[in-house]
Amino acid sequence: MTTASPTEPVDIIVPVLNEEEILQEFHTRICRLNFPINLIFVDNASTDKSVEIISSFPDATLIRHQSNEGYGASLIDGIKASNNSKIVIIDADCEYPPEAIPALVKELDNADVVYTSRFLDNSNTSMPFLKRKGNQIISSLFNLLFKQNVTDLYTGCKAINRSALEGIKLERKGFEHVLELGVKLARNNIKITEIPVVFSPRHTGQAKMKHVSETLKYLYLTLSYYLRVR
Ligand SMILES: Nc1nc2c(ncn2[C@@H]2O[C@H](COP(=O)(O)OP(=O)(O)OP(=O)(O)O)[C@@H](O)[C@H]2O)c(=O)[nH]1
Ligand SMILES: [Mg+2]
Repeated sequence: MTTASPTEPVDIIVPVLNEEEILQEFHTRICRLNFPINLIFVDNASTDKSVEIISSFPDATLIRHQSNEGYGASLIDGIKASNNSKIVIIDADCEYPPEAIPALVKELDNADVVYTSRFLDNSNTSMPFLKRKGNQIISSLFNLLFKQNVTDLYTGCKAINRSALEGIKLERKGFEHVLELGVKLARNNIKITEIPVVFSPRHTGQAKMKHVSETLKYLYLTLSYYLRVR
């Protein structure tokens, strides 16, 4: 585990696709934290005003993809552009409250990788039943095959000590990036720990993730990783 100096900023990596309606709120809430951060937005070829809005934030770095390369590609490029010892990855749509960041980062003093979980705390009842069950099955299968103990593999808010990524090459460009990261951490014997988060389903913008096709891809890739054909 690495201990960063208290003044070293934390890299905050934010993947963005067409989030014009929420970006200002996200930024205001992040700034209110009064926490030393290095804010990196990775825009994945948004067609709305997301880029214009991010460009108006004086304290943020903006990486732009010319075409939509996928959620994972945004994170790969965000991580490459970051350089502090603590990294936070958080969705731009405020489903995970930016206010969770300080507690999440604090946990990095005790663990190398900390995920926020929507399912550790029973107060998160706003998620539709099928989506909730799907997420639980995905996490359980992952735990069984890769000897972890997570309740929310597909969380969109997590913190990582950069040292935990040493020797890990992330290549998957879509949402399956999440599985690849989990598998490669497990192969390096790094335990993922979790803290609960209060999750608020998006109230603006469009749902973009295609949950059924992503679940099928997840099942296929999980098996491939387990059989080590990848
Ligand atoms: N879906 C999608 N999101 C992307 C992509 N690139 C970046 N993002 C961002 O990645 C984050 C997660 O995507 P979401 O579409 O919110 O995924 P989700 O939370 O599972 O789905 P929702 O329930 O619809 O919010 C958001 O901040 C998106 O703006 C992409 O190619 N596809
Ligand atoms: Mg979302």
